[in-house]
Amino acid sequence: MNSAKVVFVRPPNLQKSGQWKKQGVIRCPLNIALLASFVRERGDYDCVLVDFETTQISSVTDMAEIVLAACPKYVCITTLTPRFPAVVRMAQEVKRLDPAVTIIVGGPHVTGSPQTALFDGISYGIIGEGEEALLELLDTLEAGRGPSSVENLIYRDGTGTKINGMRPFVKNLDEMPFPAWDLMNLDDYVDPVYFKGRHLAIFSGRGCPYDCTFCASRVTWRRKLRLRSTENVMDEIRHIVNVLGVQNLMFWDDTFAADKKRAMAICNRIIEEDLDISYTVQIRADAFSDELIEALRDSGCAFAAIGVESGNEQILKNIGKRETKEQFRDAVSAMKRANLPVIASYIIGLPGDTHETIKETMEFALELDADQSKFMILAPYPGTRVYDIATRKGLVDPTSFEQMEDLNYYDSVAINLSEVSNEDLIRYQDQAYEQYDAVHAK
Ligand code: B12
Ligand code: SF4
Repeated sequence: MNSAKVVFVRPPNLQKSGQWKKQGVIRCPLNIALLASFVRERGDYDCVLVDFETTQISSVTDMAEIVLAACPKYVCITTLTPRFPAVVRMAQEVKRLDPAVTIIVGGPHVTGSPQTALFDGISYGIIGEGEEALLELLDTLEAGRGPSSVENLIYRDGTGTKINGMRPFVKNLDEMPFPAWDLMNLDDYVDPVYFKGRHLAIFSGRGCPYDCTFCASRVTWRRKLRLRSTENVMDEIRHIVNVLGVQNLMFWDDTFAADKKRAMAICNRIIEEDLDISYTVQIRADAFSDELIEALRDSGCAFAAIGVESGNEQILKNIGKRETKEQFRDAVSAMKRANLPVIASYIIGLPGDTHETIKETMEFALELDADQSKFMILAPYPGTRVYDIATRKGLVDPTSFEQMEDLNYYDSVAINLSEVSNEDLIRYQDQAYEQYDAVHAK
């Protein structure tokens, strides 16, 4: 019997602005590469990957035709909140052109907003960690059975949308196959700002035990931290470097040094094996030590990104950051001493932010003077605690495409939880960049 064809799709990034987009940065679609790899290794599926982020296509008919050209039985689309409207339009066009295709969606937006995931055209949604749930759904459908018992599933029965209970997370991440990089053109993934040549990404673990009110990590990973072993991470790095010939990679872990010992072990192994890679990490400022900073630098860390968020201690407490201004000062000066480049990010428009607290944030950015600073406007994503606040205030319309598209933190305010106007938030964001650029350039 022929294996069923499954096409995995990343929608286009139709975002109106954003520095990295202007700079021609394209990140790899790691999540669908992991899903494809899992279902083809553990099941009997013929997988294809279509990444519209690497194209300039914006017509839904063109997208649907490209997807259908692969003759899929199942189309699996990943989605972040601002991309969901494009996903719905694409799904409807695919169904219009070929009603026999089954469309399945998943990703952080679907997990955060499951009640409103099944727009017309979309048959199923998967909540949370996707690998095992997707495989079970495909196997169930292939066997001709009804999917009502598949955990993590969103489906319709005669009475409306049903959301099933959750399965436990995968216990041992070391047993998961590496991403299906063979299904894509690796030359597409470039970042002219930080890397020479192509780059890929890796997850050395999943989840973050912290609970910052604005962060969507808890939505999918429910604050449970699971780490891969150093050996297993090194196997994947060696595969990327030696087999795929890619020297640049990004660790997309929420916080790379959640286990400092293991972070040190990974850095030391990269040094010992002389892998000559350039990589980036996201780390909490309170996880740094001089020893870790040196190990990161010596193993090829091109920059470490830290989330500072606010220059006001009370706001830092309110957002559950559990870090102080002193800790940010210590971390940034230690990184500067060691010549490890640091990117700091800040959020403008946090709940309770006033003109004064936003100015404190801007001043703190000048004081820290990181190698690069990013100023984002708060965007409350489905499933976050700030989204719950916005819902209680009656500011959320979970089916509004316009609101979803505006939920990007670049120059739009979709939902304002601060004490200042939308116009002022955007003005402060511009000012923050101007001030920082002027001082940093000196
Ligand atoms: C890399 C990254 C990016 C990359 C690539 C993202 C991509 N998927 O294409 C880029 C730079 C493009 C990006 C952009 C944005 N990002 Co981003 N990003 C990440 C990051 C760091 C890693 C994503 C990842 O690969 N995760 C690893 C995989 C394994 O997890 P996953 O994607 O959730 O996938 C699992 C499940 O969700 C599920 N699943 C996912 N897709 C599908 C599809 C199907 C069919 C099924 C069955 C299951 C399924 O199965 C997967 C495996 O278990 C995460 C943070 C994080 N730690 O996850 C933020 C994160 C995903 N981003 C986030 C945000 C907010 C954004 C932006 C919206 C921000 C902005 N500036 O506007 C933009 C989107 C721009 C746009 N217009 O769409 C939020 C998501 C919130 C939300 N509801 O959308 C996250 C969670 C950060 C956070 N902690 O808040 N991002
Ligand atoms: S912002 Fe960082 S530390 Fe806070 S919950 Fe999200 S990933 Fe964890």
